[in-house]
Amino acid sequence: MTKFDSLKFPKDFWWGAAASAPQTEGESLAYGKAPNTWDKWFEMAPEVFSEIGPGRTSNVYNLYREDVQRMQDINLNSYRTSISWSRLLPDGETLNQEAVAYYRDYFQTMRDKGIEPIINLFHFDMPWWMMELGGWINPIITDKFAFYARTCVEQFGDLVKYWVTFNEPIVHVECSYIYEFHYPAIRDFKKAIESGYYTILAHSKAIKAMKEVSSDIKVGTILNLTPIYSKSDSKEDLQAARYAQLLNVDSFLEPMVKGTFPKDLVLLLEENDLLLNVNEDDLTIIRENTAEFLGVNYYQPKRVQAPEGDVNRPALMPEDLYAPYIWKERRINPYRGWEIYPEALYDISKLVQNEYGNIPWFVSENGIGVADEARFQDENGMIQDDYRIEFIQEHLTMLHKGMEEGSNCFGYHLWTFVDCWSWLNGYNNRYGLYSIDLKTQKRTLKKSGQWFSEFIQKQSQ
Ligand code: BGP
Repeated sequence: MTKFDSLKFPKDFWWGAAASAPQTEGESLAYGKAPNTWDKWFEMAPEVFSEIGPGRTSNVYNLYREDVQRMQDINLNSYRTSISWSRLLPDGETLNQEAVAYYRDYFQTMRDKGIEPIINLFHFDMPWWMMELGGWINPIITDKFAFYARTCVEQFGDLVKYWVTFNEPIVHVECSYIYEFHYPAIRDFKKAIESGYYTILAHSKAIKAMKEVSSDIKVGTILNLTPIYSKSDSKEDLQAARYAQLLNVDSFLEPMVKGTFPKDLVLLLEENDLLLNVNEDDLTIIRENTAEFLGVNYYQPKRVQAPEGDVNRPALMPEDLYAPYIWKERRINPYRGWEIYPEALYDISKLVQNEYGNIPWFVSENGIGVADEARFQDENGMIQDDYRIEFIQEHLTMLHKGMEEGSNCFGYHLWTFVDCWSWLNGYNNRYGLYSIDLKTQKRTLKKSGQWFSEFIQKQSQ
């Protein structure tokens, strides 16, 4: 027996996988769904995308029953996906009854098969009507979002106990307003701060609205808690790491979990003329409506060093405060360009335990995207993805170590279940426990899926 095989996780641990509505549903302009920014952006600028747009995904809208059966076949006990705001409320106000029927049956099917649904409200998919009003930089969105959140619990609260407000909120903020990866793809630090603030306010207003409908539900949020590692212990590198921590980790974690804003972050924004005028009532809502549990998506660490040049001038962009640094011992997933560093999962478990009141949390995404996986198929068409098994084992080992020391982790979800569409990479990198043939939509279990299934089975004995 290897050391890994002897690890024992709690009996009721969530073993599952994660995905999102826009990356799996398909039928993106059918059955009453209105366009979201991805649908519109693909229509306006297909060259931005890697050939395949958001309309061509794994057709879960039509195949969910078979997929849920597959979840049960491989012993998953939980699954996270999202509701599409623009499908449920195409104009922001009117319920789309076809969407209600679809989601109800999807969630009911999960329940019938013993799969706990964890349902997210926003996975980077802004309705186009809201984007035309300014998206996350128009404060009106906070009430629109709360209305959507309330509607979800009214319609599905009897089937879904665990809700999350956002998936990786920093991503829609930085990719839309700093790094130009998501629509509207502009560079404006002030707008990034505004969109971040209104996202946090929307999170709290949503929790308030959802809990008013049902006190039986639990509402959390999902953050990509990239640990920050400094190049050295020099004063400058440590300062850069501190800035990176404030902007990338504490910025969302502290308000969404504790209801307060990091004092040093407020100071930093003030010094750089980036602080917003906010009102006391909103701060009270944020303080009083916080996440009850946390999901952590982890793929890669963030390594930083002091930036070159004059660090005293007003910071205009995050890269004026910290610069990336490549660790010379790093292992890398060459297809995605992400460092592989399982030790960070231990560090995350300690961060949550020691600095965030040991709030109940789960690993809501972890995984490895590999290109051209068909080359690893055996004669039966099963992809022999031993690298994925090794990746999962290494990460679970580190997670287990943190849990042994008392970190309050209650689950592990792999990204993803069936190979799915990726925002800008289409189907280039595959993450699934099942592979997909895009022409036929046929799903085939990978070796990692087989392994994961047997591993879960053993854990439940
Ligand atoms: C996470 C997102 C997922 C998924 C994953 C893999 O950040 O929450 O939606 O896409 O990353 O990333 P990618 O698809 O860019 O390879």
